[in-house]
Amino acid sequence: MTTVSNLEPIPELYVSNDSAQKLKVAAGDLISWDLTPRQICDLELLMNGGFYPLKGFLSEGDYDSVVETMRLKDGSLWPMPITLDVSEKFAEGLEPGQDIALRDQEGVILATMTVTDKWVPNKAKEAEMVFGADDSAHPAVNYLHNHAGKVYLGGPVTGIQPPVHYDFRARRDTPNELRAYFRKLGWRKVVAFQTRNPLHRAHQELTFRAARESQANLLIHPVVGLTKPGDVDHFTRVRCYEAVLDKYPQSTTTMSLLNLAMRMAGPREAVWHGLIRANHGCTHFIVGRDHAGPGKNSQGEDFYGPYDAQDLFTKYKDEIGIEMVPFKHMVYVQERAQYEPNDEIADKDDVTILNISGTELRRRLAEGLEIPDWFSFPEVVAELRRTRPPRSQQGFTVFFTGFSGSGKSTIANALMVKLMEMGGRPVTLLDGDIVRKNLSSELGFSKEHRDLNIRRIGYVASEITKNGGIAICAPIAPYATTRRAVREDIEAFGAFIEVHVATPIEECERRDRKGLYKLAREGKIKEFTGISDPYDVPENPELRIETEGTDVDNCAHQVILKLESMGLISGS
Ligand code: PPS
Repeated sequence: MTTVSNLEPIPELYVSNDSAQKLKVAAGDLISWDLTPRQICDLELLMNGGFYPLKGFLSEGDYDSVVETMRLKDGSLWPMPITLDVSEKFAEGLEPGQDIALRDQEGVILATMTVTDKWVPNKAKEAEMVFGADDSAHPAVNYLHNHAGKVYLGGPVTGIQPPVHYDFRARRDTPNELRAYFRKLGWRKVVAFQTRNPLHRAHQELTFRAARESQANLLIHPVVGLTKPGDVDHFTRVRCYEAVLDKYPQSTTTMSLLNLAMRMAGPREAVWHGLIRANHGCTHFIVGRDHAGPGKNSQGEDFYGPYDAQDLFTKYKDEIGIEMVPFKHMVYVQERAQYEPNDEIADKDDVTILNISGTELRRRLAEGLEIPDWFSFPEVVAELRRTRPPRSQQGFTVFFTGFSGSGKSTIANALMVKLMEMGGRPVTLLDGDIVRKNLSSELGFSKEHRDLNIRRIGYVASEITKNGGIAICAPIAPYATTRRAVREDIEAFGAFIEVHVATPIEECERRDRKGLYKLAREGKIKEFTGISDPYDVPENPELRIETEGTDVDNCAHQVILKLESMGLISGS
C-alpha cells in the first residue's frame, strides 16, 4: 500500500530553491531533450507528486511489469506506463548513468534525469496489454506507433521548476496545494469528478448527488493537459466550468485544473485517475459509464465494455486508496422537471424522459439549433456558441489526394473559384506544386521528405481553418498515416474533408500531362508515386471522385454538394 494519508504532504521530486538555481546552472552543460507536450504533462505530475509513488520515468523492469501486471517491480499498483520516448538519434550516444536535461519547448530546463535504462519497447505488446488492442483507431495506440519515439529512456528525475502556465493560474494546484486547501477548510471527505467535457445540468446534478450521498465536499477536477483529439478546447471548457461552479450551494464545491495527458485507456485509465486523485488528497472518485473511453475501434465496435472501468476499479479499490462512487446515468423527467438516475425511475411508462446525447449536442451547436434550458445552463450554451459558431461560419479544409496527373489541381482550382464566388470566407489553395515551390523547395520525394511536406501543408491548413478560412490542399499525400495526422491537426479546429481523386494509375500515365510518367518508366525519375513508390488508397475518404468521363465542373460540384450536406456552406 503506497497511499499517503490526507493529513501529510505527498513527496515531490523538486530540489530546494537554492539547489535548483545551482542545478540549473550545472545542467547547462548536459545533453538536452526537448520534451513533447505529452511529456511535459507527465513530468509536471511526476515532479509534484501527482504520479506518486513514481520517482521518474519508468525503468525497463518497471515498464515490463506495469505493462504485464499493472504493478511496479516493487509490487505497487500502477497501471500506466509513464515513459520518456525519444528518437533513435538522440538515444544513440547515451550511456547508462548519464544525466540529461529535460527542457520545455522554449528551452527552459525543468528537470534533470539520470538515465539508468535505454531500450526499444515492444509497442505492439504495449498496445495490446495496456489499451486492449493494437488498433490505431485508439488515440493512444496511434500516438504510440505514429508519434512516440522508437526508444524509451528510464531513470529518476530531479525537479528544478514546474512548467510555466500562463492561463488560469489561480485554478491550478499541485497535490500538496489541494491537500493544504482541504485541510484549511476542514474538508475531510472530498469527491473528485474527472472530466474532459463541458458540464451541463445532468453533470451538475449527479456530481452534487455523489457528494451528498458520500456526505463529502466536491472537487471538479477537469483535465486541461491533453484529452481526446477533437474535444472542446480547455479555454472554453474552463470558462464553462466557472459558470457551473456558481450553481452549487456555497462552500460545498471547488474546482482545480489538472494538467494530465489522458490516454483514453478506459479501465486502466480509471484506476490511474483514482490513484492521481488519491494523491491530490481526495477520498472519493466518481467513475462513470465508459470512463475515459476512446470511442470505436476500426471494426466500429467499442474498445471496452461500458462497465469495465468500474469493475477494474472495484477489483483494486483497497490499493487505490480512494472510494469509487459509481456514476449514474441521469435523465430529465419532464413531468417532474428534474433529473433522476435512469435506473431508479419506477414509472418509466407514465413519464416523458428527455436526454440529449453528445453527438446530438454537437449537431445542434454545429447547425445553430436550439439547446433547451432543461439540458444546459444559458451561460454554458452561450460560451459554447461563442467558440463553436455554426459550421457554415467555421473554417474547414478540403484535402485532395491522388496520383500525379489524377486531376487534383484542376478540380481544386475549380473548387476554389466556386467558393470565392459564394464569398463569406477567405479561400487559400495549397496545391502540390505551389507548396513545393514556396514552402518545401529543399525537399525531395523520399518518405521522410514527403511526410515533412504534407505535415507543413497540414500545419498551414490547420492555421487557416482555426482562423475561419477555407484551405484547399492538393498534394499526392501517398501515406495514410500522414494524412491521418494532418486530419487530427485540423479537426481540432474545424472539418477535414478528404477527397480521393481516384483516377487509376493507367489513366494518369496515359494522360501524362507533364511527361513525368515517361521519365519515371525510363528510370530517369526515381521514387515516382504509382510507378516506383507506394500510394495508400484512402479507405474512408469523405468523398471519392471518379474522374474518367466526368468533366472538371462536375467533379468540383460533387465537392460543393458534399460541403453542403455537411453544413459547411449554406446554399450554392
Ligand atoms: S507528395 O508526395 O505529396 O509530397 O508530393 P507533392 O508535393 O504533391 O508533389 C507531387 C508533384 O511533384 C512532381 N514529382 C513527383 N511526384 C511524385 N513522385 C515523384 N518522384 C515526383 N517527382 C516530381 C509531380 O509533378 C507532382 O505533381 P502533381 O501535381 O501531383 O502532378
